[in-house]
Amino acid sequence: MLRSQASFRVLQQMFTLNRTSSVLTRNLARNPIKTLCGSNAPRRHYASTSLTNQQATAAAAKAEPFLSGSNTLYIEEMYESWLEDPKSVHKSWDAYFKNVSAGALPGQAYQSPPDIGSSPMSAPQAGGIPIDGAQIKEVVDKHLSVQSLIRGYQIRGHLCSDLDPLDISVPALRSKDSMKSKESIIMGRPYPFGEAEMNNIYQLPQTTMIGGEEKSLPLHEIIKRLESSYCRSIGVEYMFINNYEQCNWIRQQFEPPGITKLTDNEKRLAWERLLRSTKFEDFLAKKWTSEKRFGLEGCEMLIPGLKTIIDCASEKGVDSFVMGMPHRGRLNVLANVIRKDLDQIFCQFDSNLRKGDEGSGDVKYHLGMSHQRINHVTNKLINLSLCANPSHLEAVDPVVQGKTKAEQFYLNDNEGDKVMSILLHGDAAFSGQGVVYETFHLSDLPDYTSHGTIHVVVNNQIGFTTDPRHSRSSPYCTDVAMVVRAPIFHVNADDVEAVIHVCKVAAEWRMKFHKDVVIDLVCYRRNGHNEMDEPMFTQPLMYQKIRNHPNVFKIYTDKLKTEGLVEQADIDNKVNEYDQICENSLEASKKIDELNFRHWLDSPWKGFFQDVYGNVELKVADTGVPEEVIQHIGKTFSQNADLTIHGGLRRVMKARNEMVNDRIIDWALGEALAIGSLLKDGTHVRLSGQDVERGTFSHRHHKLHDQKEDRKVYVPLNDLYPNQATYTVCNSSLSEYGVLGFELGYSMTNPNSLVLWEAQFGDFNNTAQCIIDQFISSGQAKWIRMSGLVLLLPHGYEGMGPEHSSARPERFLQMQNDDPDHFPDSIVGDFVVRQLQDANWIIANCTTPANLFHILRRQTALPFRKPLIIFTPKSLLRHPLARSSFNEMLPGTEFQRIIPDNGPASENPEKCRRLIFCTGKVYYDILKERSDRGLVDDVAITRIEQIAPFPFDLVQAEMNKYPNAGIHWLQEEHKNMGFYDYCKPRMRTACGWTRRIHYTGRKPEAAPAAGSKAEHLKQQKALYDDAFRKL
Ligand SMILES: Cc1ncc(C[n+]2csc(CCOP(=O)(O)OP(=O)(O)O)c2C)c(N)n1
Ligand SMILES: [Mg+2]
Repeated sequence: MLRSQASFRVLQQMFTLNRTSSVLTRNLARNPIKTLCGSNAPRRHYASTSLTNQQATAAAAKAEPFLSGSNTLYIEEMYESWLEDPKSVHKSWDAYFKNVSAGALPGQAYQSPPDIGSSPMSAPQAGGIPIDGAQIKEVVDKHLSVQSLIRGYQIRGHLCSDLDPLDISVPALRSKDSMKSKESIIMGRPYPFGEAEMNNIYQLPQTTMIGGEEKSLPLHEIIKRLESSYCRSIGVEYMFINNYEQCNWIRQQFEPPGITKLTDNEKRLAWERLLRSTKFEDFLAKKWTSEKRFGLEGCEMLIPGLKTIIDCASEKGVDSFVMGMPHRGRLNVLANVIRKDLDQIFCQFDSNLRKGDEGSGDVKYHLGMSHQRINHVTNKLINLSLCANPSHLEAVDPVVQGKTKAEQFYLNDNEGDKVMSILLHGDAAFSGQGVVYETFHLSDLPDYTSHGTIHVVVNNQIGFTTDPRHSRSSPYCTDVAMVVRAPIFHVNADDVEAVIHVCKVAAEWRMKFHKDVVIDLVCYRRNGHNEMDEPMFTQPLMYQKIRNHPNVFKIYTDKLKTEGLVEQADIDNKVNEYDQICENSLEASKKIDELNFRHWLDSPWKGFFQDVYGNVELKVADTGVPEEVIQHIGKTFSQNADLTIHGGLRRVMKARNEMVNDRIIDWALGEALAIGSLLKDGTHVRLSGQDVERGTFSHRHHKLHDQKEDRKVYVPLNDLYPNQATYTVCNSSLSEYGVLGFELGYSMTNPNSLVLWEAQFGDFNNTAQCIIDQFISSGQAKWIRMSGLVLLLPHGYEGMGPEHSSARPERFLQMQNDDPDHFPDSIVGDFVVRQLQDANWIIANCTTPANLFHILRRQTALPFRKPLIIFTPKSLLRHPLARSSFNEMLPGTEFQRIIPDNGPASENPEKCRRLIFCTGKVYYDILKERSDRGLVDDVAITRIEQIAPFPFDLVQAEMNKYPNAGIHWLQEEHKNMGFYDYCKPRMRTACGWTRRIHYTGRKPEAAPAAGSKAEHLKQQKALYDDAFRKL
């Protein structure tokens, strides 16, 4: 009784018109047609203006309690129905709408229900038809309940869906909701309908498509259809998307009756694909019983699913698919999706294969692949590439995105209509690895979007030995995708047709909205983590279930048999046929005696490595540039077009212009000239990283902003020559791991490009350590894959504290592959290029803008590509001595690996008492000190600009030049950091261990730099004293 009184009061309040009601409500009362249609339009025009009506109603709803929230829509729908047919609504509504049509005054059309305990309702005041308020209350209550029921299924139906083939971890069971009934999950309370009401017919709101052609349905049918759409093998999570069109589109794909049904042909195709997926694993298991392969057993539907995605996207115009995936099922994907020749896969199981090319190689389930083939469903030529990846789960995600973006860029595919990325994930890795989140956050940024990725999660409900209760705090492993409002389709991977439907919808979503989408394939892992692993140690119950669970091929074959779509003879034929294909390939694989990792390239740069005769000429093209080009780029870089730029920036531009007039460059000009001259030659340049457009230290200013007009910007370097290549300079999200991975992927697509990533401060590179270690430093050795990516890492001790001083050069140097103890066999001829070719990467620390200019240009002048790590300066950006003349960039000039002393000491080298080798900004510090201390004749200071590969030849020559000098390595970094550990043994090797190498620098420490400026200055002073001690 209490409950009904309360709900009655709520209802009464809701329906009591505010006497000072809004214009809409007053007009509605006077003339509903005019108000809702915006004119006296005849009824038949109503449909075409319904948007206006909705908008008007929505506007009023904000002001009126009567027209608030979900009942706005409801009342509107009642009204719409009444217009069509007054009998289609309850008589109470009929009376109400008749009253308002008859011109009832505000507040008089609607007869409020009586207060509890008051006498029966009095007659209407405006001559309208008497209405029983209690009846209205009840009807409205029921209608609203039906609305809320529908909405409940749309929002929370997935929690009650039948997703788990093993039936052990329905999502709701893991949350507090597990104690509640299904009705409580859907509606928050038991359904407020009695058995007798199940046959009542209810108008369906516009926000559901369960009716198909029908606008109203009996309640029992409404529930049945909602169950069918939301609570069977597919769990649709989409109501968090705050876009009406997108939500409605999704409903359209899952709600209409029969929408998920496949044609017989589709069923048969799915079955055949499933057969291959299953039998491939069976074959491997049979032939190599004790080999790790991270088989797909338990999620065989991945293959038909992926193929469906590719069919649909290819149908809609995509001809290049860039994929990234972890270990699970990788060989199967290579064999059955990418269609790598089976003999090439099988031969990888032979450990006695000779290595056919250089490099250290990698295990079979990490290798990449690129393959062109005809898609047999669409008959179109498509390219499929799978990126090579390390063991580090999810690290490949941003790499795939960058590669996709680059392909789109070169094809002018501005919407992603031609090139699309697909990422596969494991459930534990998808929720556990932060780079997944970073990658999602790149998905909609203008310079990083790949226009929608289809994510497929092989959700086998386990990660190695850890089950979801201990591997994540979110209900689903896919929750991370919600941050970008990507719809998530959970699907029971034992329901073949549901998987195929979901894959079709995902592909269509991607092609329509160009946004990410997630397919959560809920499956199981039939074996242990790998085939050698015992899962019963840790998941005994789960594995007891799995043991008794039929595989999906059997389940589906039985289903199609019942439907008469396949027969036993047919099945046997197909199975034997595929088995024979595998056997033949195995035979062929035995003839392969050499393993060529070159055949497993995900980005083959056809024709780049060799000339027509297959030779690579080890020569660096000239990196110098004619005077007029320098002048033109310098002048354009100093102009601000017709923008009103900031006063401070005007001064910067003026100073730039003056430098160009004086034929001098500073750091920013050196960098801009390198970029500009490459653009002139048709080389695309992309500079990405946090705040790179302006530059963290405000020295760069590559994108100028108008001070008066928002978003009016000018990029001078894109305004150099009519046929120049495009320059992309883009501030990135605040990510290193994700963004560096992205740029690496971008750099892999086209060798004729210069891709640079700048860390805000060099030390932040450690957040991207995985990309640096697993891809950049070792990618070529493992996967024969080249990249000319440049890392700009601000480095230098300026008293800014421990966090902003060191880019950790020691880490990069430690991973350099040159031998400290071996002096190169030959240092003549093409030694410099050979040495670069042999290196895993190049590490430099330039002290002049001209040298920066040359080393950047050299990146694309080399006949191969190498990653380049440059420790870039901070204080040198504006240092008066850190300038170069135009003469140092003219044709014939080149990058200087070392810059020898050219002062008085070098003129009388025999008399020189000390030869200091150093690198980077500290050079300018001790240069001044040497002069202040009057030691210019006694001390020579030589800068090493290319630290790695080590310039053995030049360092040796320099040492020989000063036969009587003591040799010092000087650095501002602590002794256990910086360049010392790398340079010292190589310097010893350079002089054949005939001379001692003294250390000058800070003592070993745990933190990279002092915490206060005062302490820093004290340490600097000690450094200088040490440098010139006993002289
Ligand atoms: C970054 C990272 N951490 C740890 C591992 C070790 N590891 C390999 S597979 C695996 C479990 C992965 O589980 P899931 O993502 O669910 O994939 P599944 O093997 O179940 O397909 C772990 C922890 C790894 N490869 N990468
Ligand atoms: Mg897993």
